[in-house]
Amino acid sequence: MTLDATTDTSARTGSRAAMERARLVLPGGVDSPVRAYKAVGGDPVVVASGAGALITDVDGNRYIDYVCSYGPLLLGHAHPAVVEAIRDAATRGTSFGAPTEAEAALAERVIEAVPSIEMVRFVSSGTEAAMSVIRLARAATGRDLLLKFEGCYHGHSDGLLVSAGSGVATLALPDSPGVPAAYAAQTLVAPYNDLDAARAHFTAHPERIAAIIVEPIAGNMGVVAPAPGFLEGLRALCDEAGALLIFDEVITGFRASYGGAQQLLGVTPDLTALGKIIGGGLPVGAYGGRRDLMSQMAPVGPVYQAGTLSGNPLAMAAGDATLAAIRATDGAYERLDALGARLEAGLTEAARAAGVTVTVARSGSTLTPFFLEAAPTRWSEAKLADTATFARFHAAMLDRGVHLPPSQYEAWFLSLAHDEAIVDRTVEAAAASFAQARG
Ligand code: HOZ
Repeated sequence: MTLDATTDTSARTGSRAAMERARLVLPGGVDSPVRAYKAVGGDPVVVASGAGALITDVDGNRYIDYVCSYGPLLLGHAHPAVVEAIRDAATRGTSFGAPTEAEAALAERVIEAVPSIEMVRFVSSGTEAAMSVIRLARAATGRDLLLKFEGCYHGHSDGLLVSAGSGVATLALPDSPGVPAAYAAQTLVAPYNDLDAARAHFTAHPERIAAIIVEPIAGNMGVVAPAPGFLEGLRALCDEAGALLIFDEVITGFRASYGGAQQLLGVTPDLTALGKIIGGGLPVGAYGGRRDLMSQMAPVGPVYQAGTLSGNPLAMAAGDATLAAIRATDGAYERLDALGARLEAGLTEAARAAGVTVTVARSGSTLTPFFLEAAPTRWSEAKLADTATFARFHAAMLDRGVHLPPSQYEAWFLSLAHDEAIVDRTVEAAAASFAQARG
């Protein structure tokens, strides 16, 4: 791809006008809070189109994109095979409310890829996947309590908006109003990477915890790696206590490796929530796991979950085309990792040269430059980041044609459409932006 990211900072008038219009009819002008730039200030870029690693705004400015729809676009924007698959599916009908062959075809691909999954169900979002898989875990164990970790985000269903990451962390919200206290009380919370705290909950609530849900590599408080032994310890805790281990692989599925973080790290959960890449940029979630557990879902078993657009044919086609293109790319994950490493090294050196305290945390093709002395291991450390300097850095990068997540606590995403030249151009912009942000 030719690197031609350009932007003229004086000419984001179209974006500004579009947001003014949108704010009259959409809360904050957006349909997902982080997009409103509340944490970084200024006006969001209003996107007109994307191609490969670049997006173009409504003013015609081009940017190198590291939001990449927060993860689904492992192939970059508007990959020709994905666009063609969607177009082809659409000509045959957009939704039926009846089974299509595409659902079983994508299910077979997911089962082949993800070590712990023997059966899968498709839904329409990661939130729905996490919410449904927890219902299954509660039904299967006959227990109500759920253990999650601070700063991990599993979508916005009621019981999961407790000490959550992503937009909740970005906006520094307390646990959301509107969630009944009695319901939130069913969710126990421990610090990420703190096995002793997790164990203490099991001691305090014997035979009452249905499941642990965890991002095996955290991505919603920025990227935070699991400490050696943490996931293995959770596996053992669940086994000892008769609880189920749920991996939320909405971000890491097909990104950490083709088989997700569970394949990369060699820890096998009972159940897995998926989303993002399996929908190739269309609204999709999925959950899956052992056959005996998944067989408890209606209509085979009594646990109810349904959806008019579940298994939508366009989404199945986009997901299938995405997975096929990944399989057809020799060394896809090695390449993503190498690009990530190049960006990590470049950003680290650029920050050092500018005298700005930054530690880049990275897992393959996701990374977070934390404005901190050291990579955090949990939310209590991540939340100490210098978000004011991050906000200035974000604005400076935007002015140099680099579109970053507008939050210290959202990961940056690389795709197979990014290349060395794009990464080097990003690092060049970062060198100047760190210096500007330092003030
Ligand atoms: N909570 C999402 C990422 N972790 C943000 C999604 C969006 O705003 O598009």
